[in-house]
Amino acid sequence: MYRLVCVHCAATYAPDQIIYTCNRCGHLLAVEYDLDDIEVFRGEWDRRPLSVWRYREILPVRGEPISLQEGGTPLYHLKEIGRELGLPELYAKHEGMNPTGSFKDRGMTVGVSMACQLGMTSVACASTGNTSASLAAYAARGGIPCVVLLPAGKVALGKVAQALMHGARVISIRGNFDRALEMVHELCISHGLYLLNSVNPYRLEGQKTIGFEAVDQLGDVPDRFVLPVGNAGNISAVYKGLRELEALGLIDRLPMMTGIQAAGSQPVVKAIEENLNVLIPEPEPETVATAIRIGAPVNAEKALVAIRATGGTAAAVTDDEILCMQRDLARMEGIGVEPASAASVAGIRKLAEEGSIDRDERIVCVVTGHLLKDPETVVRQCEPPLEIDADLHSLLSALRL
Ligand code: AN7
Repeated sequence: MYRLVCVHCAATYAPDQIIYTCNRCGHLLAVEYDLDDIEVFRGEWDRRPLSVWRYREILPVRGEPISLQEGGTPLYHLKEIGRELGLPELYAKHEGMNPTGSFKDRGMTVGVSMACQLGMTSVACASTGNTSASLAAYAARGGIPCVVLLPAGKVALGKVAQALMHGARVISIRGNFDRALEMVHELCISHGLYLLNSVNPYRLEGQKTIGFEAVDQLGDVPDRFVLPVGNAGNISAVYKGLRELEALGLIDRLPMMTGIQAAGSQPVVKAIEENLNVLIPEPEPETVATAIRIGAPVNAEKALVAIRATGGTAAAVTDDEILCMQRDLARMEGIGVEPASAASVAGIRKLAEEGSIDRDERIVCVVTGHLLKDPETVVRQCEPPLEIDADLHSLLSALRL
């Protein structure tokens, strides 16, 4: 059994109510389970493949989910970067290895399954790119129409390509993501589409499984969990999930939740540094990491709790630091991620160099999306291929052999 509960005033709502914010106070809702009633046999989870659905007892979907085999992503030991930083226990969970190339698939398998379970006949989202790519694919899988709103000119090419090819109705607005989210929210309320941004409490349930998998892969709770922060949905979701594992008696401590933002878009970092409870939105967010070009993170209230309650922190990284780490992950470790994803590891590099983390910590950085999502940013950074005549002599001279 589960219900929806306001994260602010604790008002409760029936699980089949189509509602995204509390009627009483306007804050977000979260799914609350009767954990005492849930019989989770640890051994049974261990026998199932590593995937979102390994943990189905603490997910809201009943019956067969709409799935493309999401989750079960690799946890890589970052040996070389770890050596450079003096962090022998540094890991990256590569969420770019999901079906559409980002962690959003964990949310959308649950979110679109819930749309169908609740009898909704169309779905919608605003997106900096990955949410739209993922929703488009899962809507196609579920056979329901999908509308996505994008900030015009600010979405990486691969993501737009995915949304278009999977058959979403793709609308670009002359405005930023924050405005697109306000608009799609109004559209969903007025026209009965099911909203699948991270204000949707069911979608975030899928994303909490990143934390479950990391604990299972390490065989222990990491000391620190590091995520890039845009809307702050993912960091909130991972924290919520780990709290549930704790309540079930499956883990006995929580990692220090650590959020990394881009310097041009860092309202959560400022709220942590200045000890604010209410976020001051960034009206003109700007960063090369377009996925996290978000000025008014809707889940900030939950993220601030996650960071503070675990003794975590938040830090900002510049575009240069992000791109440098994108290259280092690609060349030193063989791990290809998009810029926003490199932000988490760039943040750890910065915190380590400042001396603000313990070198013995076991650290899991979530790298959230695949390199191929944003080929244009890659091409801008790298030398183009050398074009030569089609003969061996030209090849040898090009290679200086
Ligand atoms: C690669 O697609 O918001 O802090 O609309 O694509 O949970 O928002 C994407 C976010 C990190 C931030 N990394 O996660 C969208 C969108 C990547 C992302 C984030 C996003 P949240």
